[in-house]
Amino acid sequence: MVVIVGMEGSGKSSIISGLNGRGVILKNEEMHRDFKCKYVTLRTNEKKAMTFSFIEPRGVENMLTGLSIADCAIIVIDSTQGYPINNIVDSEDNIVDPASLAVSMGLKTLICCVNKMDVVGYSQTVYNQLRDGAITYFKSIGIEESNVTFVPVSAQTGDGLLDKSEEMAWYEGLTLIGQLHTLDRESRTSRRLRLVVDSTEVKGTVVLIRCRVHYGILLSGRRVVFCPGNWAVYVDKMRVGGLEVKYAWPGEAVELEVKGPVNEMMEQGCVGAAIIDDKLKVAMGIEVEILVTNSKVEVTTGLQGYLCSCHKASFPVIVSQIKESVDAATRIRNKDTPTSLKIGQIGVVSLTPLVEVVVETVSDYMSLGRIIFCKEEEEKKDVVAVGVVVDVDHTELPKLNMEQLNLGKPVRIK
Ligand SMILES: Nc1nc2c(ncn2[C@@H]2O[C@H](COP(=O)(O)OP(=O)(O)O)[C@@H](O)[C@H]2O)c(=O)[nH]1
Ligand SMILES: [Mg+2]
Repeated sequence: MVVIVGMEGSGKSSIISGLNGRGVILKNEEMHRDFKCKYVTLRTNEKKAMTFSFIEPRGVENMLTGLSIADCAIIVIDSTQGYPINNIVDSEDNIVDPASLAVSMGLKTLICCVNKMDVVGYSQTVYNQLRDGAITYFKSIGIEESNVTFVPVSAQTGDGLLDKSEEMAWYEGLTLIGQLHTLDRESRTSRRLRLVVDSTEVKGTVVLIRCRVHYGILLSGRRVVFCPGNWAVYVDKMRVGGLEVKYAWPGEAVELEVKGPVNEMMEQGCVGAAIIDDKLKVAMGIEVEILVTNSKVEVTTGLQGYLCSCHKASFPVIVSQIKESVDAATRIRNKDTPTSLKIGQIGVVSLTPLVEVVVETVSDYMSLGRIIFCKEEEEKKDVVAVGVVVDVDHTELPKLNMEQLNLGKPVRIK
């Protein structure tokens, strides 16, 4: 999944349409119930066909959700403006800079697309100036030069998107589609299964579980255990986009059909794994590395808030300890014990969840280990900080009773 971010009008939508020029749009769907974004799945017909899901979020809150689920971010810069360093905060002084947010959420692969090169006459000098300016800024916020690839393009003329641009013969790098093809595509399928529940519905004797595959490949006819709750289900049938399938791949929204009566329903945010080869764990304590983005709220011990991550709308947590601050440019821990963290500061913080929840560390399952810390659970979330889960204190799942699992209906394992 590729999230495309940048200033309004920088050309994000135009770039997605331009990339579609030589491919097939497979799906155009709403990603998440409350997530306002354009979501386009594209299968390229380059030599090596590949499927990409592009997410173009609308507004800051959706940008955070978009960043939290993506493997890679394309940051679009308008060549007539350069990296908009003057616009890294919003009207309320909260940090809204896509690059700071992306790096704080552990996005390692950044493609910086310098768009509208036609407007500056495809000038190499202008491109180099913009690139150097952006690199200087990126270094100051902890993004290593080697983690960013710069690609000059014009979404209007198509230069640099799919084919090498004759106008920019001076550019020796890959086109944008070429660059996307270099992304590591295997990392999610080769992992152990992780599904996230979006909703469940009981239709007569049939239980439907709507979820999204984040890692691994889900097979029909397999058993899956969901946590919290330790719900074990047998997947009788499954559908992707209304069609019955035998396999579901990472990124796909899938509807599982499970026969049998069920009284309690699984909650949104429950995480599923393959029953035999894996254990699911409820988090007792969560250690996070966060960037404070809110100009009005300081993070102190005892602060209560809500943790939002892509897989769970939100759940209450309390800050139990501020462990260390982190240097923004080097990302090295300062070995201090600050009493609070203010806007722009990065720190390692311990959180105690006030409900049962499953989270993963960002190093184990990247998209399940990113967090958005909010003050209110209201409609308009007041974001305090964003970051990643670096450690989780777990309790183990009780031993599974395999006889119960053969019933072919959901059972709650005590
Ligand atoms: N000249 C020129 N205009 C562009 C280019 N890319 C986008 N635009 C224009 O910039 C405006 C904003 O583009 P859009 O894709 O909607 O930006 P978004 O808000 O980032 O999605 C539109 O009028 C586009 O036609 C480009 O490469 N060259
Ligand atoms: Mg747009």
